[in-house]
Amino acid sequence: MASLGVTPPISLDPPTPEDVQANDLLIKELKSRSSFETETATKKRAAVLTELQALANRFSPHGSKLFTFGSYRLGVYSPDSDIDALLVFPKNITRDHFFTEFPKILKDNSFSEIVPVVDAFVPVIKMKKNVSIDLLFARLSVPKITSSLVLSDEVLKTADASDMRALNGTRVTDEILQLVPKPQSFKYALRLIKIWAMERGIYGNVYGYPGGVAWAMLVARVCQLYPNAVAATIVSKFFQIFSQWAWPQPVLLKPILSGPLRVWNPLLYPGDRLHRMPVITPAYPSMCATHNITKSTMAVILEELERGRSLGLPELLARHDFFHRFRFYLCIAVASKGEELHFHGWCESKIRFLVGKLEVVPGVQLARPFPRSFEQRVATAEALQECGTTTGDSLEAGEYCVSLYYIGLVLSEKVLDISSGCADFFSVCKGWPEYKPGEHFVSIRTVKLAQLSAAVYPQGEVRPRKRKRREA
Ligand code: 3AT
Ligand code: MN
Ligand code: MN
Repeated sequence: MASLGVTPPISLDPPTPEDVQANDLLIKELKSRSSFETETATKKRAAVLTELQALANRFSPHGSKLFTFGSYRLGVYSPDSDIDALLVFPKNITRDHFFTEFPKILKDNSFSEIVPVVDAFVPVIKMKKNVSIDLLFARLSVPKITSSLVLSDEVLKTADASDMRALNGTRVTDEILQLVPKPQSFKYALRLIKIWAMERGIYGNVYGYPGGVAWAMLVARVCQLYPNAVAATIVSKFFQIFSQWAWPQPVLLKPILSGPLRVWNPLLYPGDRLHRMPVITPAYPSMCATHNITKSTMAVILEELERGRSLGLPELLARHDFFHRFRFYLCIAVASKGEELHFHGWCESKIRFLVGKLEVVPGVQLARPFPRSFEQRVATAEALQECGTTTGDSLEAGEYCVSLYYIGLVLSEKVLDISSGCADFFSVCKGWPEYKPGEHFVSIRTVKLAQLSAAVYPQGEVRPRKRKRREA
């Protein structure tokens, strides 16, 4: 078999008996962490996809084709994963028509919690039937679509920019799968790396860490370099290779193809030169999946990769100590009236912007964002309290949803001024198109280690004691 990737493999060695043994332990560990779904649940996923395809064909007289992407397509989904799917239609089905009419059909067929999100960068219908489903739409300027449709580079020429974005997820995952020599080793290794990244608090594109697609490409690259290795070997080589990588040298699964569309090219685009740990998607037009990584998140990722080199399985997957290791934290509180969390999503996506501002303040050595939030539903007074204020911008009375986000700080000076970075963050948050001063609120306050809310510690985790000296 011809080798895959931009260099020849490092080793073609088949697994040793020890490798096989290590691999059995890896699979056992995945099982004990409920990484795999039951066969019954997996059948339900397949059934709902079959149903969606049938509904789409009834909806579109000239055909349609359903594709999947995300963890389901990669074969690394867990019981709580959603299904990411894409429906491709011929030219007579417009986006508006789909987003107004198809939800009605879904409703008539007992899909629930149907939420069309039309104004997003990639419009999506969110819904549920046994599992959560994210359904994208793409239209090709062809008269008919059959089940033999392949989303080739040729097909892209018949799509507009918005359709291209919708097609991208499927094209990228399909290519990744074609570019790994042994899909089974890839899937097991990726499951383990995803658990590791989540446990260590370094998973999440919005926060400036690699997301699912980037971790998948990193694992895929190691698979190319060790084509005959079992998953356990891939995992151990993963840490060796990426802790030593000559960043910002890009991680590529195949040579970057050029064409009329803009592709990642640091020689041509100064913006692309800023990418610190570039991981490039294989499907044309190639993009950097890790453009969100900042100086701080890179430092944290490298520390974790280094840590991973020397550890065996249970220790490798030990939970992070984020809420134990810093003397100072920034707590960002986002409050909004009612049930809607759109404002929270907007502010969450600005956190890495705040991190970027903090990183350039003299005296700040590290600003490490924690890649998830803590949510609460409370009344006005309590919401304000959560935001660390009593006055607020005179919030209206009612039920509020409050999300708390944390950034851990390593400081080389005691007193420092982060007010301008915070002010810039507030103004981008308040730039949300539907921002209403009486209903939305954002605040930032510093919190000392010993004063962190109990909510950040899982039950049974020993809380840090006051006065004990820590890092920073
Ligand atoms: P899960 O097993 O579902 O947790 P996943 O890798 O499938 O892991 P997601 O379902 O969140 O993760 O995302 C699947 C893909 O959808 C990844 C990315 O290409 C795309 N995607 C996710 N969130 C967004 C977003 N907010 N905007 C645009 N694309 C997104
Ligand atoms: Mn998913
Ligand atoms: Mn999804």
